[in-house]
Amino acid sequence: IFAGRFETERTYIMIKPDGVQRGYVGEIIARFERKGNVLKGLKTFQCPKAVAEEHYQDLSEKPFFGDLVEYICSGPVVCMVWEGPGVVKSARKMIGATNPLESEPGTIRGDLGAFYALVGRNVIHGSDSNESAEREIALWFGGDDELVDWTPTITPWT
Ligand code: RTP
Repeated sequence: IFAGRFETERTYIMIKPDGVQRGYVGEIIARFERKGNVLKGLKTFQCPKAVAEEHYQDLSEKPFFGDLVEYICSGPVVCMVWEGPGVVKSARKMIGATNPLESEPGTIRGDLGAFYALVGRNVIHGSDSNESAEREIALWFGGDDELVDWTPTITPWT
């Protein structure tokens, strides 16, 4: 991948149960593809409580922690690893602010988040740093054999 001044890196993206149930899987994948990112891993997954608790361990003291874990386990999620130049930060920009009511139009949460839903029901997760990304990829994917190391054969526009 032509990386310019950005490092080619990986991020963990997860479509949360509300995003899956409302039929946004294709729309979300299309947005990441259009941006030029490369899909390295993809699966549907019914999350056990222990995995959700570990994923959100930094929030374990928050009053909404129990509700958050229950929500993540309430139906299938779609787990993805996307690779691209600066993808950790650009994915967070594409995703938008945590509260769908406050996320900008054009962002995934701004466009697809339901105004009637609770703050936390925000369709999608994206890693907030390179360290989180590697930790989350290791947690949600059972090792590198679940990922495919490939490079698109089409030369990107530069
Ligand atoms: P994420 O980790 O899922 O990408 O979201 P984020 O960085 O935008 O937000 P964060 O503060 O890390 O919170 C993680 C998730 O917890 C739920 N939440 N609920 N009820 C509430 O007030 C509340 N606040 C946060 C959301 O699902 C949020 O994405």
